[in-house]
Amino acid sequence: MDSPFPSVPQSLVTDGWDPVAQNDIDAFKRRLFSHLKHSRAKNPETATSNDWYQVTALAVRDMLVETWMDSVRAAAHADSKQVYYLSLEFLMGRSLESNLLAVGMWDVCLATFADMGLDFGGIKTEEPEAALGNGGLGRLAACFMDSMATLGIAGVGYGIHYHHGMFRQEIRDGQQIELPENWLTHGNPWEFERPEYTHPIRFGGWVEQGQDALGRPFFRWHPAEELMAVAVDMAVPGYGGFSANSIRLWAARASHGFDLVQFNKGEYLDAVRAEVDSESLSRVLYPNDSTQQGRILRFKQEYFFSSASLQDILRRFRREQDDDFDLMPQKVAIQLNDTHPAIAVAELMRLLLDEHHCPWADAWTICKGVFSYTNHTLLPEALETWPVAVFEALLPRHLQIIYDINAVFLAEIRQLRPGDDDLVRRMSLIDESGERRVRMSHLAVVGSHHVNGVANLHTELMKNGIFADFEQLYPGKIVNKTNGITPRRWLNQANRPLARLITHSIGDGWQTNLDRLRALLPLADDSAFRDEFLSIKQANKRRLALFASRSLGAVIHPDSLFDVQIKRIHEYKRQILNVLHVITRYNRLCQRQFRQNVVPRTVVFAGKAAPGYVLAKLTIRLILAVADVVNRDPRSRDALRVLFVPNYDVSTAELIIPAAELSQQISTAGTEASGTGNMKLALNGALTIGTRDGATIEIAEEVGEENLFFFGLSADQVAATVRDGYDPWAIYRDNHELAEALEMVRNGAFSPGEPDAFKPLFDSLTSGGDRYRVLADYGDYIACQDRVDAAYLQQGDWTRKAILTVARMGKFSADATILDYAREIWDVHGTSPYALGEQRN
Ligand code: B1N
Repeated sequence: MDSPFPSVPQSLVTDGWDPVAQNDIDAFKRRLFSHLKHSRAKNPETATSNDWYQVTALAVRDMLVETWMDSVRAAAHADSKQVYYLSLEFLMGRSLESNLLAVGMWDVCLATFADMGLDFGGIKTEEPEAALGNGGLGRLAACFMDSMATLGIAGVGYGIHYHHGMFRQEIRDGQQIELPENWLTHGNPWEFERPEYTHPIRFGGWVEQGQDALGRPFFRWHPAEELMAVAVDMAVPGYGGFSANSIRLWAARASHGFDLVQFNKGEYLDAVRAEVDSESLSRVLYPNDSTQQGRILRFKQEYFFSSASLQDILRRFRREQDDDFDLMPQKVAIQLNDTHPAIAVAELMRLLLDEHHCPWADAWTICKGVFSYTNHTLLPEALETWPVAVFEALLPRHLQIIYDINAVFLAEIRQLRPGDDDLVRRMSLIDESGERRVRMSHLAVVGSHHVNGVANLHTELMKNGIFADFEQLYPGKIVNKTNGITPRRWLNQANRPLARLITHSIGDGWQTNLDRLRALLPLADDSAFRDEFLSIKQANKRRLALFASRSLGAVIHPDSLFDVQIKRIHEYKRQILNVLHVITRYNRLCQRQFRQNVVPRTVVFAGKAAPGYVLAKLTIRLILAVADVVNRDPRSRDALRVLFVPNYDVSTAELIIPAAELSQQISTAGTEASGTGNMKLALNGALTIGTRDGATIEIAEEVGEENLFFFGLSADQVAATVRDGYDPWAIYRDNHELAEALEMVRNGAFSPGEPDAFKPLFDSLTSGGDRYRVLADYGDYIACQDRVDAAYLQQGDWTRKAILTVARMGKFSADATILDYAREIWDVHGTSPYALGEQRN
């Protein structure tokens, strides 16, 4: 590339460093020492583990920036379409290892530290996680960024630069407590603040309506409050070093124009307080997963990052296309990750109408050509609606625009279905059934050209359920895009031994074309390969056992079956069903005749509960209390252990998943939109026990039903219990093992000091209103677990199934998912060599 500064020697512009060869330990070491001195003012004698982490990160960063700057510059000036992924969450995890692998420097880094006699394992864990997400939705965004960069699909992920990410979970007195997370304490070597990209964000005030000199109506918003959104960028390098993208996170800052007024009046402290108030906007991530929290600050966060991102997208667009806004749908695709950024639809309308004076109909056509929306949940408590009164107070101009959109939309419906007032009421952007509220999902659907669900079943349920009217009126608008995961992090990085075995057996290439794993199929019957596969699983189990004993003081046996349920704690995910199985197993072990031929199990739980979610927190308490009884009792402790791993995060997942043999995916059918942990566990050779829900159904289609364990009601059967009635007490009376387990929950067997402690859980399970039908699935679940035991005894066959599972997981690469979005929704294509390989369909 030509130097933008012709008078400066090219060598100074492009690189101050000589490139480091992938086998040049000395060159890598020189870079570390140079950063140690010049970036940390330290020498090797005084360097702490954190210093070594920081300098390694800086050295890797030096290698990334070249490709990154080239990619960003090329994308900025290319005429090609850009994809913008708007997400309130990006659950990135740690970056050092993934970036080292992406630039091909992992081996030389390990060798360098070995050469210096330092333990790189300890150094890489110095990195705090970028935990800017709650769970699956945020991690999906991170996997998608990795795939887009790897495929060479130019784009930017826009989100919030939270000062505190997901809270840290500790267990005290057998209960979850939440502690603030402080990932920025030692600085973040991966981020670049870009104060030159700062946008004003305004709230409140009133809207002036008038006519201009030519008699055209105008609207002028006079906001009452202003703050600034400052860009903070992070590089997302694609695997193989062909291309890189950016994540741009917005940090809130006070707007100085406003405090100056206060300053002049001498109200210094008030001015500083305003600054604190402004900056609180990006202070903390809301720790709710799949529930909406109707807090004003959350509403402001949603608008804050949507508006900053839209202003930035328009700035980039106009730099290349001037004010030819009609070109936007050809140059810009904006994906709304759930409804959290749905206000972007109204914001783009406002910017086009009020700031750029587009005619209304043109602006609306542009919006519908630019936006698409992904729905991630059907749970009613997660569907966002905001009171009209909140809009009136904070975004009065946007409310007007939403009313106008609604008027046009409802007129269209009346034309298509004359006289159907009920249809109009159901589809309106405004819910008038109680306090008037704006339905954010309707705004997102109406403002988008495509709407997608995240697994086949989920998409079907969308079409027949919450969006049935939209499906009727606009057939073809709702499409499916089954989720995927990045094989770089979830196999190549998290399970290095298995990755090496695979590469050794079938060669490289599977990391960027996961269908190549099919070449493993014949090896499922190769006893030497099976032995190696099994011994890797054993080694990963020993690693987890070591962690449990060293960090948690817990003893688990690597020869037992590692049975894993790791995800947010939520009633719909039914950790309680897993606990009922553990209690049942314990009760059996307490009877001597059951103690022969049992398959020893370690049941591993991990997950956070939202701080205000009482039943979820009580579920954690029950898991810990049951663990306490089961792990101590001499009748059970050799055959059953329960382990709760605290503070579940991306790094903990990377430790547990490679060690898992059984993956529990036991949500009530119809409630888990997709699931992605199910994919990570299967890709690492765990067999699944699960319900016919979310993407688990599609996993079964790929790996074969004979290679996993399905149980329980289907989504249709669950729906039938809603129509026909549900009687948990009848089930209770019919199943004495169930009744026994439930009574122990009720009567304090696990909480002797506080016999009623777990009664709320008992009550929720035995209430006819139990939405999650836990008792309905208990019997089949227990029978299914017995089949798991029997299968595990056939070790050779179990390993064969595990290998077949790994070999058939290609469909769930996020690359395949992203190529699908690119083709069907975004109308873009990738430019890296990997995009030209096999694609889905
Ligand atoms: O999104 C994942 C899916 O794999 C999961 O099945 C789904 O539960 C998850 C409000 C959510 N849906 N909704 C949320 C998160 C935070 C929040 O404030 C809702 N998360 C999901 C990826 O598609």
